[in-house]
Amino acid sequence: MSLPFPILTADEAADLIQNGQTIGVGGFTAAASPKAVTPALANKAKREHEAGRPFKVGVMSGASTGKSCDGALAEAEAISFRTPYQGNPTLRKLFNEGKVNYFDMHLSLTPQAARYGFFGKMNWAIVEACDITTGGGIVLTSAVGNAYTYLKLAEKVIIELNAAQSKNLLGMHDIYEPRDPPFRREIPIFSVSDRIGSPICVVDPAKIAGIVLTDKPDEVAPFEPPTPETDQIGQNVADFFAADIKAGRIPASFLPLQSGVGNIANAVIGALGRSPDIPAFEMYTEVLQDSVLALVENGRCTFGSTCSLTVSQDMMKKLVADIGFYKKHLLLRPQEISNNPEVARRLGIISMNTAIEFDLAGSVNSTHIMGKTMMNGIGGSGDFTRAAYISVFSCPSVAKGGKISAVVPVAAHQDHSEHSVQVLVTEQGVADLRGKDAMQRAKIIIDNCVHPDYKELMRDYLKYVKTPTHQPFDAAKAFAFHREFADSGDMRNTDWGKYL
Ligand code: 0RQ
Repeated sequence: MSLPFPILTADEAADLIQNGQTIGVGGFTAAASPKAVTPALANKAKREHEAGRPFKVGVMSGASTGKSCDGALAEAEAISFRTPYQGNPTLRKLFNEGKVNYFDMHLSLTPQAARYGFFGKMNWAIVEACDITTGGGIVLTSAVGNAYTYLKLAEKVIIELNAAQSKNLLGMHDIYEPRDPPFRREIPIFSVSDRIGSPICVVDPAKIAGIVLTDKPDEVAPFEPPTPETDQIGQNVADFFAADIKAGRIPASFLPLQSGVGNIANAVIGALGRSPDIPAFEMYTEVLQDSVLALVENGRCTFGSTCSLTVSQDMMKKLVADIGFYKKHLLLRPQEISNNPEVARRLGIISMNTAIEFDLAGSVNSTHIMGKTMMNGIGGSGDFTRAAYISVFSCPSVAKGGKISAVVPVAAHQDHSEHSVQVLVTEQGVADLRGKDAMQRAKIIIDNCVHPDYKELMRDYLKYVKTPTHQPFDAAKAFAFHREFADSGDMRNTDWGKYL
């Protein structure tokens, strides 16, 4: 079929994009992230910088992207503004050096904020497709992200038509965009597998500036194998759910699960899949990794609604080889829907995300090391946590060989407050905070989650807190762990007497 759109090289497409413009990229994580135009844009930026001219663009995405997008653009210092989430080490460094403005926001809200014009005009959408029709019908690939909204909002569109992504993905997507207030209605998803939209995105053909042909698989980084510690965290989560089902607090048929990304999230899903006490489950989530697709294959996960298939090349080949089976068990949705708090609250999802640190009140820091240095961003964790039937956060009890306690008197940054966090898990055990008063919570957290090296220190902190009080808060000592780490590099050296 011949297409009525110009076929451009990546360099020709990049040449269309000008300094100071804003681009919106399709995809979510490395899945469906641009792989051709953004490296060419990075090269253009380098050439411009060498010639003494400024060249930077604003970049809006779905979530993190592949190394050919954020990685290449960050190395070329070609990004001025970035939202809503990222995971690239070079870009992270630029945020923390104050060289790139980063607006860290809830992923479900990004498309709406873009539509409302909160970020100004979007000049370009760069979206990966596995197929395109002459009338501007676009079949997306391994993820949706904000592709539909960006295709609609951008003045001009560049499509990366990727031969490495199977055209048989047609039918895997469910594209739906809610109307904006005051015309918004309910999102009609009443069970995880409900299909409510279209299998394709349609873009005004007049906006398509060109098609760039590519043949590059997603750049999904391999996971580290589980450690005894991450396995123990996973087992603790599985045991907690099993006990709650037995006690009748979770229905016997179980509830849909949301899971974050990363090594800990992978270990938790693995443990739930293995546990004989956990029934087969559905997932209503934003990212599905290899571990979940293995559970779909063996029937432990009966349906996965997601925004992204962040899977290895081997897993993608397997999925494509048996696409008929997987289409019956998977659906790819825009992040405005996959992460929608209205739907999450209705379905009664159980959210499981990872903390950097949490405190004795039960508040969680997911984003800032020592309260200062941006790690990745809040991602979808807030979308799900606040709306969840049960919200769980887990992490190892210590970091950096024990020099850092992940449980601190007061978190140095708060992403999820005590009002939204219900269950905390480390390899040491589980703190079930439901229905507990502030002082009760502090004691349960110390008893069940704190590493043995820090238990006495934490108990001593509580002794210093002046009573009667509602919160276990001492303004002088609240950040003593963080201050000690800055002074000596080891929180275990904390001397409460120093902080008066
Ligand atoms: O450092 O990389 O130098 O080894 O932080 O920690 O334990 O490997 O955990 O990869 O799962 O990441 C919260 C960042 C955890 C992630 C976070 C250091 C630790 C290590 C990574 P190294 P781990 P993970 C779905 C939902 C927010 C967004 C979210 C995240 C590195 O899960 O970005 O949930 N979450 N989205 O050593 C200093 C501490 C530390 C610490 C850990 N207290 N102090 N360093 N580290 N705790 C995803 C999306 O929305 C797309």
